[in-house]
Amino acid sequence: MKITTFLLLISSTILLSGCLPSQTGRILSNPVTTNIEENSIQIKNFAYNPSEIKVKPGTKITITNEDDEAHSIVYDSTEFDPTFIDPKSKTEMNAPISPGTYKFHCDKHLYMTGTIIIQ
Ligand SMILES: [Cu+2]
Repeated sequence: MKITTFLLLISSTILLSGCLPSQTGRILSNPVTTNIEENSIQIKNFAYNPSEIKVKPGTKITITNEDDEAHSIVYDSTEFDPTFIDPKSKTEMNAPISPGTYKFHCDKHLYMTGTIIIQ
């Protein structure tokens, strides 16, 4: 009886340790992907992607326009300057410095909408 219990313990320990490295690898690889996309907005097929981003005050946001048409980021509240992005190009803009929720749209395509959350 005792030998059987001992053998079970050893085999389960080996199984567990065999599983751990692959799980750790998956957990470690996730934050890298998230960080790259966090401060950027891609415009493709007349849509902002992501349509909502959360950034810290004053963060530099990279905007990439993949479309063949010019787009813009115009805040619904007019206190901020709009940002225009030429077709197939990339530009940068600074996020507002006061915490809050800022809705924006494209001046040429009013159905294109997005939100920047400063926190
Ligand atoms: Cu547009």
